[in-house]
Amino acid sequence: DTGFRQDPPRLGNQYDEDIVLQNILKRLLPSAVLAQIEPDLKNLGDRVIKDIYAMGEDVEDPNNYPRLKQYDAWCRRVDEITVAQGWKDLNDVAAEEGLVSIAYERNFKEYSRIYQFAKSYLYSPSAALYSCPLSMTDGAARVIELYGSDEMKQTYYPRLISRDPKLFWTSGQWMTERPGGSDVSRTETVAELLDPKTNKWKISGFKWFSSATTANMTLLLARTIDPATGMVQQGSRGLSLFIAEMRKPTGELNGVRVHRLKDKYGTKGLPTAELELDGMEAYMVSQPGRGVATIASVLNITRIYSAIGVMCSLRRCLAIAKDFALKRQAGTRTLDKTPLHVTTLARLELIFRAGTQISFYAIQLLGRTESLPEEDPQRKEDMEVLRLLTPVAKAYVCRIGVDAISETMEALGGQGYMEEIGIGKNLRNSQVNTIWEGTTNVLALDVLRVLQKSKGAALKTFVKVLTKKIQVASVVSPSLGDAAKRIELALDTISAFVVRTQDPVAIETSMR
Ligand code: MFK
Ligand code: FAD
Repeated sequence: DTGFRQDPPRLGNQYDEDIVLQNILKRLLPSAVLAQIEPDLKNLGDRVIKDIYAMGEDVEDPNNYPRLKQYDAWCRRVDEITVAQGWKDLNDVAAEEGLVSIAYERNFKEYSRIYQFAKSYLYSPSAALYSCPLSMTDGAARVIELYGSDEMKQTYYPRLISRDPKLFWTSGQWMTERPGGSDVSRTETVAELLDPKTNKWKISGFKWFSSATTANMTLLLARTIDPATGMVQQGSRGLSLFIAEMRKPTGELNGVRVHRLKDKYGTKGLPTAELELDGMEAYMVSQPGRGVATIASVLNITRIYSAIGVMCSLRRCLAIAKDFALKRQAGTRTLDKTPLHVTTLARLELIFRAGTQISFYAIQLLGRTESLPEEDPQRKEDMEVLRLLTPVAKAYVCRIGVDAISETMEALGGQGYMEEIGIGKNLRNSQVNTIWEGTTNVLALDVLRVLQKSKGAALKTFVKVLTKKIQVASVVSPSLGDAAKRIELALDTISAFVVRTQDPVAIETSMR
């Protein structure tokens, strides 16, 4: 057949083509820092459409989805998980590219986080969810940095932040159990002290969702037994945080049995498993009973990964849709000259730009809170704003982002729905971001928690910071108009979350 062949959409260097990222970096970084890191970003922008892209495709190939072998030929329990070669390669690339380490080397002080997340943003849409274990590894490194014993700092921390693939370790984060993921106070898993001198514990129970089961270690919540009464500590204040290696030095699993790999809607290459724990050796990393408050340091990092993860997927899908619009003809003109189509793309672009700006604002604050001296008043203010912004950004950005990705699919017509185009994968893989690390409503409750705990002070600080930003922006761009109106708009978002939690019908319904 010699009929029509559509010129397909193509991706170019993902840094060079991303004017939004470039402008954000120009705004947030000193020019000397940007000049120093830009060649690295360009290089990664090229790799993510070449070798890293191929690794992601290998992971997303249904023939290579993770497989579980529970027994060997001699009926011995082995629980081996096979993953795609691409999955292993993505791990090595992540270490070499410093996707975790850059944040902890802090060579660029407070700007290190922006550099790290800019790289993660480029890597993630090609990396078939390898950013999931990386985000948890990042969170685990932060927990050890803040709360770990000297031994943990010597043993685990250097591995989690290593650039050497042979040394690099990834970490899991096990919170969710069968009785509740949002409500971890229903946790069944119990830890028993084996040796007070070495802080060694033995953990038994069941973890219902464990992503990245092929990680080398994990952080996990378990309830302890009160040594005075011998009773298991109840409620969420009975939970402590532990650190455990997946395998013993002999190579066998450390008291872990893999019940099943989850059969999921998306994130197909990510080995998410149901795990039975039977005497897993572990070490307590939090103070007793402070498990939730301590693991919050992981949550507050992985939630930022979720928000920016959806935005970089949206950008990838938009890049495909925009290039297609240049090439696809409808009637007498190409789609990029068709006002209705362009209006749709422009609206999606606006969502992408807004969501990416919000996410990078959180990233900027994260970097500052980690790097500024404790006594710096700027740090106190940043911590307050970040604590409020993180759940808002995660919930809001993921929600609007997933809907926008769905619409980019439509922008390619029937071809958008085809697996090879890549939008389907991005849509499936992004959808989970509205669920894991806290559903939208649970994060709405978290916003309320911040407001209640700070007695409203967090909101006051947020408004103060926002007012200052809008005043500055209004000078540069008078069309921004009345600053108060803008703040009102921004506060609408927060109010929406508060309203969700105060709507009597919603409350009544959720109690039924
Ligand atoms: C590209 C994408 C990358 C992302 C990949 C990630 C893959 C991993 C997937 C996962 O899903 S891992 C599991 C994630 N699970 C969740 O996100 C759980 C969602 N549920 C909640 O967040 C609940 O709100 C929570 C479990 C925290 C409720 O626990 P509690 O113990 O009933 O809450 P409570 O009593 O209000 O808080 C206990 C303490 O923690 C309090 O401190 P104090 O004791 O000092 O007062 C809280 O202030 C503190 N806290 C809670 N959330 C916090 C926090 N502190 C700081 N930041 C937070 N976010
Ligand atoms: P539930 O908590 O039962 O929630 C059900 C519904 O009830 C939701 O709509 C929720 O918003 C609503 N709800 C709950 N509480 C309230 C409330 N108080 N008020 C109003 N509404 C409420 N977990 C880990 O620990 N480690 C992992 O590695 C991990 N990986 C995952 C990978 C994938 C692919 C997925 C899908 C999940 C993963 N999870 C992991 C689990 C995830 O964090 C939980 O599924 C999530 O936190 C929700 O918990 P749940 O499934 O128990 O749902």
